Amino acid sequence: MKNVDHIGIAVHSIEKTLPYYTETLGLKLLAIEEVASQKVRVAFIDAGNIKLELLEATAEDGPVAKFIEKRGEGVHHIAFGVENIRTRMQDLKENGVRLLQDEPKRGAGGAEVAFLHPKSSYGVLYELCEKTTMGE
Ligand code: CMX
Repeated sequence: MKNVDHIGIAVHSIEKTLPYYTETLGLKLLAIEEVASQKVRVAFIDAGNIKLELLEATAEDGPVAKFIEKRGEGVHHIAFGVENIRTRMQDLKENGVRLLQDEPKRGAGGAEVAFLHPKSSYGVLYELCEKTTMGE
């Protein structure tokens, strides 16, 4: 893994949450976009060496809506920046890690993303994320 690219944080409402990050904490909003493939709207916030990704559900049957229903708002996933995502996915599979999809999907900022099941990552939902240019 190259670095931690961002931390995903599930929220009920980006609109309601943003002032906490931008005014109270004084961080900079980089972009807001909808990621249809994941049924979320996301806001990227510059937190220095990494980004925070606020995640708001756009559909009740999406992963973020389900997460909030079960666990409430809070840290949802950690995303590793990687090169050659397909090779990384293959390596992980060969090492017994359960991936949530066979092929990378198009994620926020045009990145290619793939998720590792929290059950094979000791309770943490990890994302692999290639080529995100958000905030650069
Ligand atoms: N972090 C840690 N554990 C999690 C979790 C999370 N974010 N989400 C679910 N879990 C746990 C559940 O609590 C459950 O544990 P228990 O069995 O001990 O209760 C277990 O994982 C399985 O959960 P589940 O209810 O069977 O499955 P879900 O329907 O909740 O799906 C998951 C969970 C991870 C498979 C699903 O959320 C998924 O496919 N995620 C990948 C895609 C995604 O999260 N997209 C949103 C972000 C998009 C973006 O960044 O752009």
